[in-house]
Amino acid sequence: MRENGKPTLLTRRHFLASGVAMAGTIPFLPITQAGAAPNPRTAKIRLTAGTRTLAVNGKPARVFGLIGPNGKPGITLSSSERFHVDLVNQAGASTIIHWHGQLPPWIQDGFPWPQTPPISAGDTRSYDYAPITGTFWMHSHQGMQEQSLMTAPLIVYSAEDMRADRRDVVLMLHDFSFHPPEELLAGLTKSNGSQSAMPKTGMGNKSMNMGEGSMGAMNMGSGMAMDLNDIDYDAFLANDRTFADPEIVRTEPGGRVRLRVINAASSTQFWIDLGALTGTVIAADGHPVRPVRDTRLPLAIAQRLDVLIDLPGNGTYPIFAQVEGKRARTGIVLAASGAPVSRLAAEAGENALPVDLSLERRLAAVTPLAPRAPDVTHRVIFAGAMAPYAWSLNGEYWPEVTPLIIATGQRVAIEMVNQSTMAHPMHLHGHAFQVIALNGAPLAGAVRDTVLVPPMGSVTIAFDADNPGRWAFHCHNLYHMMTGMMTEVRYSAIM
Ligand SMILES: [Cu+2]
Repeated sequence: MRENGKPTLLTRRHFLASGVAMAGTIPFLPITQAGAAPNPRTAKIRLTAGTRTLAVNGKPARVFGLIGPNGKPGITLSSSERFHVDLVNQAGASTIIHWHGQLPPWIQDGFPWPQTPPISAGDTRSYDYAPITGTFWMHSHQGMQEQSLMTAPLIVYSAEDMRADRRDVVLMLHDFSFHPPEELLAGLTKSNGSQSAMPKTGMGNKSMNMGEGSMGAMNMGSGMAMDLNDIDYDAFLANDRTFADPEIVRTEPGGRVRLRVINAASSTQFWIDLGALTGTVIAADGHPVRPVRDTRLPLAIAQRLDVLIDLPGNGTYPIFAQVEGKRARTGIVLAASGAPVSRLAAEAGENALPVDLSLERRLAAVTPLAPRAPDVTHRVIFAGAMAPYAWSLNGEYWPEVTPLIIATGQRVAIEMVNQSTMAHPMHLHGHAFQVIALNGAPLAGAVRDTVLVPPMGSVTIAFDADNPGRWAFHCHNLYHMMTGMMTEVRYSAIM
């Protein structure tokens, strides 16, 4: 194991390559002979859904957690491992965990369909599928547990990751409130238009003034007001810590870092600001993209970015995540061994702009879909309002929805048309889609699992129907989803 580096995982292939006998009755070496490296896993991985206490702004906060076999949040797999997991529910409440962006059979997806009900407190459920490599995450799909941090990283190393000499750094973002999520939601749904009685749909709100308070409003130059943060959070967390007491990652001078940023917030979008550094984006939502270099990167809710960073020297380099529309920020610090780390200002000098499609427009998949015209195109209209607070797809509110029907073997396109003044990060379960148009302009974009549809904008995605089942398709803003912004993509052969 390299000090200050990614633990060297030994795979079955490494054992074979090193000439260690794998045959016979010895399935793997005892850990004492393998040094500090973990054994190649032939047994199940134990993942425990439970509760834990964090310190936030100097106060204790009781939250959920998903703790892996090494006592740390989440699961990290080497390239040859299966996702062979026993999920043990010790959370004291029923739960169900979704493996966000992974492509398992639908009954292992972690969504509370009638056929796959939540796991009762005290029970265990087993999972076994072949994972895809990249930066993923896991979160509860039960009630509003996600807001109470029932979330964790899910990282699957590629064979190249296993060989590369670079530091692997996960940066997981959260929004945090000391108020229970049900109370936050009630504050929105019971709001009697004190902020604005105007619907967020369509036209007619050009003079909308959102005023002071928890919501941000931005004039987009066209006279159209755009709404940002619905919830007034108490803190923004990076790897469970605020920027007043950030995680400090000690790095090798001049070393290379693979930064895996995960936006696990329930209702907050960020700009990732590399400060003095320039990064190279190499993957979006776990799927490789052609390299794009930049220092400020928009990250919608539930999205991930993998960024390669060459550290220029032996200094200290903060990585900021600034909330869109606000000065508030969180982050971590990359610091060479021995380099001093001074206290960082909790707020940026200026409000951040709204997260937008400026990066999406520049992304192109390394492995795009094969050229093919869609066999079926579904058009989905987004609408919603602050008073009453509710968000819909094609005028329908979950669970009273009409499924989008597709069939195995089809090339499917979904055209999403946003007729509201909020941006919606849309996530499709069970498939990786390619972004093929932004605001009507064709694009051979990224392959990913979550895409932002901007206010009054449109985005078209396409995918091959190769994973039969019932699949959720929803806005990943938790408060939008909870008030209706979810539907089903269903294969016609199911049910
Ligand atoms: Cu939304």
